[in-house]
Amino acid sequence: PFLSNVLKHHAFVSGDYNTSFIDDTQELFIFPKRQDRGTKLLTYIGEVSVNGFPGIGKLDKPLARDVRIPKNLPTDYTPGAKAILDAEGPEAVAKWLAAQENVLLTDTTFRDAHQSLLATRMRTKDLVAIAEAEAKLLPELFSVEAWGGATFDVAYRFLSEDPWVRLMKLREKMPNVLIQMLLRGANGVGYKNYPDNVIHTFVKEAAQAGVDVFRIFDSLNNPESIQLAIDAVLPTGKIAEAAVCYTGDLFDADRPKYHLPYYVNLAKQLEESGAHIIAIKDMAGLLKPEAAYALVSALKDAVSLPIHLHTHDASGNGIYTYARAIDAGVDVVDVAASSMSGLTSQPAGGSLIHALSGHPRQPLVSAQKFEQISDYWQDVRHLYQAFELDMIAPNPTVYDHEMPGGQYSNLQQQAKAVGLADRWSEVKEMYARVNMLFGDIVKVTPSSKVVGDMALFMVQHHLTEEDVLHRASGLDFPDSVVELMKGELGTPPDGFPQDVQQAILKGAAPLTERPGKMMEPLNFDAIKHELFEKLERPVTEFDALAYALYPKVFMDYSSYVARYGDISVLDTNTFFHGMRLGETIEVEIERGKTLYLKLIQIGQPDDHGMRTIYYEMNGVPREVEVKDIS
Ligand code: 3PY
Ligand code: ZN
Repeated sequence: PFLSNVLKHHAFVSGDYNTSFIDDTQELFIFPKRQDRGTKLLTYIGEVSVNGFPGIGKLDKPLARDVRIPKNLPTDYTPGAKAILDAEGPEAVAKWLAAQENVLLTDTTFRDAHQSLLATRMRTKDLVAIAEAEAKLLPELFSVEAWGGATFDVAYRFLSEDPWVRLMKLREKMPNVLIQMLLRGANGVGYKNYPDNVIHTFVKEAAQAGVDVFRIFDSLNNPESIQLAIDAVLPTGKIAEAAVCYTGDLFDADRPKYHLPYYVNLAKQLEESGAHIIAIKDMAGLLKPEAAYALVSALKDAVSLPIHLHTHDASGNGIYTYARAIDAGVDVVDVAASSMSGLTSQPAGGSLIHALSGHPRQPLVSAQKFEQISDYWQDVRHLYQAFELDMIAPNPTVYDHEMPGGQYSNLQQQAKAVGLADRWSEVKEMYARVNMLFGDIVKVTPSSKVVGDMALFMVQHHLTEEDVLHRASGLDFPDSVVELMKGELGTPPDGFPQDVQQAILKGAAPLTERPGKMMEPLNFDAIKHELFEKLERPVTEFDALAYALYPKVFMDYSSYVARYGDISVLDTNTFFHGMRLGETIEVEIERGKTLYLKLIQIGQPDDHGMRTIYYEMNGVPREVEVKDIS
C-alpha cells in the first residue's frame, strides 16, 4: 500500500517532489482498510435484501424470466451511416440523408424511451446485452439515441454506475451505427448554465468516447445557447443536429407567437450557426398531424438541411403525425422498439414500418427484426416494473397541459410527496396557467421543471396569478422559479413578462447576458487535483467533468463505489431487490471470474439494529453485518 500511495500521490504524479517528499507527506502512511470485492458485493446485497432499494423500498423480487436475445446473428456488422461519417464527415452524411427516398429511423429505446417510461432507470448491463443484436439486425437505422438527457446524472445518482463506461461499451458493440445523444445547449446535461469551457470539454470528451450525433436544444429556444454547443461540436468532426422545440399549436389563432414564422426563423438561424441537421423536438407530443405536414413543408422550403422529427405518443396520435410529416418530406423520425413505445415514449418503430406498407418512403429497417429486438425489451422491462408510471392509455389532455413526456410521472410523484395526490387535475391545469403567466414559454428540461415547481407552489398555497403579481413580497417562491426569472437558464428570445419578472425577483436585477458566457472558465487541472486528494485514486477527464457538472452527485457516487465496489456487475433483479433466502446467483465480476453466491440466512437484529447475513461464496461460508433501517 505504501508504494501504491506514493505512486498515486499528486506531487509524485506531477513530478513536483524532492528528497523530503516522504518525510513531509505523512498521508503516505495511511493505509485504507481494504475489503475484497466479494465482501463489498455481499454487503450491498445484504443491505438491499434487508432494507430494500432507495426510492422503491422493499418489494418482492420478481421471479426470473428467460430474456430473449436474438441468436444466430451475422458474424459481421453491415456498414451504415456511421461509415459515411467516418470516411467523409458530417456534411456528407447530411447530403446522403437528403438523397434518400425512404424515410430513416432513429431508435430511441436506449435513451428517451426508458427515460419517459421507466424514470430513466435502465441499467448499462441491460442496454449492452442487446447492443450487438441491435447493430447487426438494424444497420439501416440512421442512429441509436443512447446517451445524454437525464441518463447522465441518473446513472451516477440512482444506478451507481458511470455513464462514460456505458457510452464506451455501447460504442464497442455498435461500431456501425451512429450513436446519438441529447445535449441541453448551455445547460449541458444539467439543469442550469455552466461556464462555456465546460460545454466545450464535455462535447470533446463525449465525441471521443463514442457520440456521433449531438442533438442540441435549448429549453427556452434561445439560439445563442444552441450556437455555443454547435461551436463545440464542429471541431470534433461529428454531427451537430440543432433542435427547434415545438410547443403550443401551429393553428391556434389565439397563440400567434408559435405560428410558422417563429419556427422558420429559428431553423434559419440554426442553419447559419453551422448545424448539419435540423431537428423538430416535440418533447410533449403536441405536434398534430396537419401541423406536422405544414411545419415540415415550411422547414424543407426554408432551409437546405435534412429534417429530423422527434415526438412523444402521449395523445396516441404519433404514427399519424409521422405519416403526415413523411408525406411532407421529413428525412428521419424517432421511434422506439414496440415493447418500449407509446404513451409518454416514442411511437412504435415496427408499427410505423407496417403503417407505411405500400408507401414509396417505407423505411428499409426490417419490421420483423425490430420485433426480435422488441422481444428482448419486453422481457427486460419486467425487471423495472417498480418504475412504471401509472398511465395506461393515451391521454389527449396533453394538448391542454403541454407537459413533456419525461416530466409527467415525475411531477405526479412530486405532487404526491407534498400531499397533493388528490389534486393532480388542479396541478395539471395550473401547469398550463403558469406557462401563460411566464409568457407562454417552451417547456422542456430544465424550464419544464420550473413551471412544474411553480404550479405545485401555487396549488399548495391556493394562489392565483393576481396573487403572484400583487402579493409577491410576502411569498417565498421556489428557488428554481427565482433562478428562471433571474435568467440563470438563459432567457426566451422575447424575454419574460416584465411585471411577473419584477414581482418574483422582488427588485433584484435580472442577468443581461447568457449566464455561461459571464462565468469564469472552470479550471480542470485544479478540479483534478482536488478530486485526486478526495478520491485517492487516478482521476480521469470523465471524472473531472462529472464533478464539474454535479459535484455532490459525483462524490456520493464515488463513496458508494468505495463502499460497495462495482455493483453494475449484478443482475438487475438482484440490484433492485437483493436475494431471497436459499437463492443462488452468479456474478461475473470480471471476464472469466465468476462468483457463486447463496443466501443462507438473515440473522435477527441485535441491540444496535445490526443483522448478520450468512452466505456461501463459491461454496465457502461468508458473513457480513448489515444495519436494519427498514
Ligand atoms: C431531456 O432533456 O432529458 C429531455 O428528454 C428533454 O426532452
Ligand atoms: Zn423526447
